[in-house]
Amino acid sequence: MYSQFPADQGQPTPETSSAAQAGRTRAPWLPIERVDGTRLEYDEFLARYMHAGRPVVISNVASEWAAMHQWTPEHFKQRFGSKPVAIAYGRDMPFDQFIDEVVASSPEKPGPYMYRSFLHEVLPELLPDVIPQNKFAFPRRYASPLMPEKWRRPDGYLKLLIGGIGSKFPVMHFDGENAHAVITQIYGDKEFIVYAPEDTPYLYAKKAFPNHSVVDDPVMQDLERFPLLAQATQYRTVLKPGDMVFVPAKWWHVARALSTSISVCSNILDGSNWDDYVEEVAVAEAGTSPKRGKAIRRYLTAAGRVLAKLESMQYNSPALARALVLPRVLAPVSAEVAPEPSRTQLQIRIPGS
Ligand SMILES: O=C(O)CCC(=O)C(=O)O
Repeated sequence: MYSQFPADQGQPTPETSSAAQAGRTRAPWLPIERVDGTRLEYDEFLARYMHAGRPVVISNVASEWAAMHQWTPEHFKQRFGSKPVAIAYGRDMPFDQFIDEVVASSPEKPGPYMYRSFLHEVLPELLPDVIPQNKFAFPRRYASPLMPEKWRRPDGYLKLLIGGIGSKFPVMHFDGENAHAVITQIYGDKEFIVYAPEDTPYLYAKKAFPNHSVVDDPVMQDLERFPLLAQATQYRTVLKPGDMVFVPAKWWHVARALSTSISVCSNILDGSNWDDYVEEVAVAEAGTSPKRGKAIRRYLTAAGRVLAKLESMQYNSPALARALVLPRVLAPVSAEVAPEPSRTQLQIRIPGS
């Protein structure tokens, strides 16, 4: 257990359908800590949560977003009609048909859950609906022009998540590349479940994908099949519109829609998770070419040092940072100094690769 938290306002959530409950046990859980975003200083967020590797739900993070009053299932249907959108890996659907299936979803017959549509790539017209940028979704090393193109995500990897009642993210997992994640709820309610990295031995990681769990339902648990689950501490919350959950690197998580639900998700890299990020991508690249693996490790280690210096300059001398363009373009540490998401991508070539 990572600590005792004050109770949140999340309610106990409905159990899954009675057929699915047969022989299963309702998991005990603790609430994820909850704070009001209008009273949380950015520095405090970094110190108490991001750099401490501690999850938190922050409310009122998106009150100025047009998305908060525009985005509804009907709105997407009208706006995008039959435009094909990526729902899952290798599965595209016309947007209007997808929305019909989402609205018809039920716990007994869950509809599809969209988790592969990146705004920057496929729906850039939605980006103006999610500004001003959420300050708790920074720093954003992923967006830095110093990131090699393969890993660079100009909007911080903003992804659309849509599902109907009973549908869920397909797998309990932790994010690759040692990334932190932030998920902001825009419409409807979604239940969010997390487990600490220390509980990994009890979570039945897949052999081929060690960041994916075999456990299909962490709410109604099959303890005969997964007896070790009883030793893990589950943290839960219900995300309501305007709530954001911060999920630190290596924390297991999964979500299910309690009503029709629309959210956006993005990933964070900064000094707190950089070293393990570099290690993970360097090892992966070395699998295809040891020379490339070495070059990537060398380049990203050096880039990390530059980014850390630029970030600390912005934290310690914000006035100077605002006056100088280059540091905030290269290392957007906060929503105040970051350029708005743009489609321009600077190409970085890694020497030796
Ligand atoms: O559906 C959700 O909110 C979970 C999203 C998520 O974990 C992911 O995209 O990696």
